[in-house]
Amino acid sequence: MGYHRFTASQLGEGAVSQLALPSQDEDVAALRRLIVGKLAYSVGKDPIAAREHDWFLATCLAVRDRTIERWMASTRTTKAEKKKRVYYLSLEFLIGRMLMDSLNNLGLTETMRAALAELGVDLEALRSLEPDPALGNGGLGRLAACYMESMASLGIPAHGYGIRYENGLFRQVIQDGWQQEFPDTWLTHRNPWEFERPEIAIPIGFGGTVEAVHADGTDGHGPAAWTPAETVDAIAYDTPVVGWRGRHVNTLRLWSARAPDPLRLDAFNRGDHVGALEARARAEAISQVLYPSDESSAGEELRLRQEYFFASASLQDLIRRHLDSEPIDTLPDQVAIQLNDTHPAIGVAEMMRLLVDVHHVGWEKAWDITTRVFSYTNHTLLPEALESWPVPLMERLLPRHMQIIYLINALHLDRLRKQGAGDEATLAAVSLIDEHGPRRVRMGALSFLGSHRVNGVSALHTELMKETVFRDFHAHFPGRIVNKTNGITFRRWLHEANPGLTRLLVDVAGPQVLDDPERMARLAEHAHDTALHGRLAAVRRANKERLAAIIDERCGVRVDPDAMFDVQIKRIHEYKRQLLNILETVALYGAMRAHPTADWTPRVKIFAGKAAASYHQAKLIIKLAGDVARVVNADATLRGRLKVAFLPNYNVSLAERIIPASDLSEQISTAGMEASGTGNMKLALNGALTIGTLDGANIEILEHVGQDNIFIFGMTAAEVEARRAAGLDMRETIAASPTLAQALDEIGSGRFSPDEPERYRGLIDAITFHDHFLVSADFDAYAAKQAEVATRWRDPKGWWTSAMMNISQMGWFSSDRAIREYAEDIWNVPPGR
Ligand code: 26V
Repeated sequence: MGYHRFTASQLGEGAVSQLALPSQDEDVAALRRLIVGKLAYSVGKDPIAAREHDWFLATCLAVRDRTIERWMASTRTTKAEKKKRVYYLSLEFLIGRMLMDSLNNLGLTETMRAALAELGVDLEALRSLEPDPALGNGGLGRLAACYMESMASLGIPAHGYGIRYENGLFRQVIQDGWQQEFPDTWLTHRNPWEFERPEIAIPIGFGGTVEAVHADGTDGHGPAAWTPAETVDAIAYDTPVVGWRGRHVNTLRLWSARAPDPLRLDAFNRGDHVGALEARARAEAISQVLYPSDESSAGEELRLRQEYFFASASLQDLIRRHLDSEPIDTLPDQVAIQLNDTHPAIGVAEMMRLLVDVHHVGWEKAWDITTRVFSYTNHTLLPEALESWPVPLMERLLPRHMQIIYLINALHLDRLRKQGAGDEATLAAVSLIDEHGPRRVRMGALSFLGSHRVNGVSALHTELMKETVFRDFHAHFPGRIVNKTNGITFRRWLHEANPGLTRLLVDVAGPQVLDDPERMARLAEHAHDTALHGRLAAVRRANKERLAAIIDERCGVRVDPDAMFDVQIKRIHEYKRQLLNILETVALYGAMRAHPTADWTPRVKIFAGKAAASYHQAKLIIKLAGDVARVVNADATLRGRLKVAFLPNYNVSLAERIIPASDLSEQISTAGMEASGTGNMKLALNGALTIGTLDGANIEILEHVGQDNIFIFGMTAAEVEARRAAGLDMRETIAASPTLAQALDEIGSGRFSPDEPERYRGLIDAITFHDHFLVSADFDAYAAKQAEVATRWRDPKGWWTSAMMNISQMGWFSSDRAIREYAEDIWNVPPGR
C-alpha cells in the first residue's frame, strides 16, 4: 500500500496536535508551573485543597495565557498594516466547549495532558466539567461559531459581535416522555475564557423625541437630534478565538446590558426596595435570555430591544476603532460587516443615523458608505421566520430610525418608479413597509437594500431566494444575490471529535491533510482497500461503544454497538420530518413482528433535539418518539434487533459524541425547506452514509460523493410546490400504501399510548387531511430507500467503500473554503492562508 504509516506510539493517543506542531517548545514542566501559579494566584487555592473544578479553572486560565501574546500580536499587525477587518454580527454564537478546542489549535493537547498528569489530574475529567455555552438555537448560531474559528485559522482579522446572554438556550429534561425546559445557567462558576472590559461602556438609547437640525437647510435628508427617554449601557466582554496552529487570534466581543444607575436611592430609602431596582431590572433584561427563535413570532418588544442594543453597540464600537486612525469616509475600505440573518438589520438604519446625525456625513454619501460595508446572509425561506416589526412599536422605541427607514424607502421607491417599475403591485412587493394589514417594517427588505451582497447558504436555497422571497428585488438588483454554501470547521468536527479517524487520514493522506482538507481526496484511491475498511470499522466501533454507554446512562436503553446506528439529530420541527422517521420505525417494527425469524438488519434509531417551548406539535413528536421507544425496546420478539433512543438535551458536546458514532445520517426535510443543513456535512465527514431528500446542501453532498454513495429519495422542491398547489388531502395516497395506512392507524388508535389513546389523533389527522410537509406523500419512497440501506449494510465491503468515498469527498465542505469565498466575493479582504 502506497501511503505513509505513522504508528500509534509515534502519534500518541489523541495526539493530532503533537503531529501538527512537532517542534512545539512548550514544555511540560513550564506548563505545570503555570497551572499551579494560576491555581494559587487566580483561583486562590492551595494544590492540596484544590477540587477538580479549581484545577479546571486554573487549566483554562493557563491556556488563555498562552493565547494572549498571539492575540496582541494579531491585533498589532492588523493595525500597523491597516488591514481591512471583518465584523460578523450575530445574535447567536453556539461556540461549544472551548478547552479542547483551544488546546488543539495551540498544539498543546498532549503537553497539557502530561503536565496535568504530573499533578495527578486527568485532562479528560476536566474536559467534561466545562459548561457548554448554549448561546444559540441551532444551525445559524453554530455556523457563526465555525466561521469565527475559520476566520482565525485563515488569519483574516475579524471580530464577532453578539450578546452575552446570562441564560443560553434552555436545558431540556424529558419527564414522563414530555420535554421540560429549565434555565441554562452557564455562568454560575465564572467564565474563565472571557475578559470583562468595564471601561468599554457604550450608551444605547431607546424611545424619546427627535428634532430636525436645519443646519444645512435640507428636506428631511439632514441630521436630526434624537433625545432618548432611556439609556442602557453595553459592557464589552472579550473572548479570544484561536485559529489553527495558533498563528492568529481574533476577538469575540459579547455585550452585556447594564443600567447606568444601579438603583434609585430615593425610592430605596423610602422603603420601596423592589421599586428602587425596577429600572435596572428592565435595562438588564436585555442580556438575560437567548430567544428560542424557532418559536412562532418572537414579536416581543424585548427582542427588538436586544437587536438594537447589540447592533448599535457594535457599530459605535467599530466606528470608534476606525476613527482612531482614519477619516469616516474610508470606512468601506477598512470595514466589512456581515449581517447573520436579519437579527442585526436595524444596524442599516443605525449606521445611517451615526453617519448623518453624529458624524455629519451627507445622506447620499452615507448611503453609499452603508451599502458598501454591509452584506447579509439569509438562512431561511419559511414565511413565519421572516422578521418584521410593527410600525407603532418602531416609532415608540426607535423614533429616529423609523424616520430614516421611511426616507430610505421613499428614495428607493422613487428610483424604481424612474426606472419604469411603476406598477403598484411591484412597488408594494419591494417596499420596506408591509401594508397588508397593520403596517410593519420588513427587516429582510431593509437588509437587502442596505447591502451590496446578499447570500443564500446552499445552491438550491440561493436559487429559491431568487424565485420566492427576493424575486422582485432580484429583478431590480441583478447580481446582488450570490451563493455561499455553508461549511463546518474540521478542527472541531473531525480532529477533536474523531481522533481515531483523523489518525487514519493522516496515515493515508499524510500530515498535510490537517492543513489542507482537500487532500482527503487521496482516500478515494484506497476506497476498496479492505484493510482500511477494517481500520475504519474499528474506529467507528470504539466510538459506538462510547455512545452506547451514554445511551445506557441517559436513557436506560441497552444497545448493541454492532447494530446500525441510524441517527437524526437536529431541532425538532415539522419540516425536518422526525415524524417520517418515526412512522418508518413503526412500520419496520410491524414487519419485524410479523416475520420475527427473518434475517433483519439490527438497527438503533437515535434521536436528539430540542423543540421550541411553545411549539406544541414538536413537543408531541418528542413524546411520540418516547412512546414508540418504550414499546419497541421492551418487545422480546425482536431479540434486540430494533431499539429506539431519544437522547435528552442535545447540544454541541453531545453532537461531538454522537456524530463520530453514526452509521446512517437522516437528512429528510421536505424539499425546499431546509436552507442548507450543516449536521449533514458533519455526519458525512465522519463517514456516515446519508439518507436524504434533494434539499439544501444534501444536493451538493450528492454531487461530491456520487449517487452510488448516498441514498436519495422523495419529491423535489418543484414537485413539492406542484403537490401543494394540487391539494394536500392524502387519503388516496394512504389508501394506496398498506404499510403507511397500518403505521398511521397504530399510532392514531393509541397502540403506543394506551394511557391516552387519542393523544396522537390530531397529529395523524394532520398528515392525512392536510399534509403540508408531505410526510405521507414521501413515505413509500423513504421506506423503500431504507430497505436499500439495510441491504447495503449487509454488504460490509460496499458499505465501507461508500463510507470512505464520503469522507474523501468532504474537503470542500470545510468552513475554510466557505470563508475564502466570502473574503473574495463579498468582503474584499485577502482570502488568508
Ligand atoms: C426560525 C423560525 C422562527 C419562526 C418559526 C419557524 C422557524 C423555523 C426556523 C427558524 C430558523 C431560522 C434561521 C436558521 O437557523 N436557519 C438555519 O441556518 C443554518 C445555517 O445556515 C442552515 O444550515 C439551516 O438549514 C437553517 O434552517
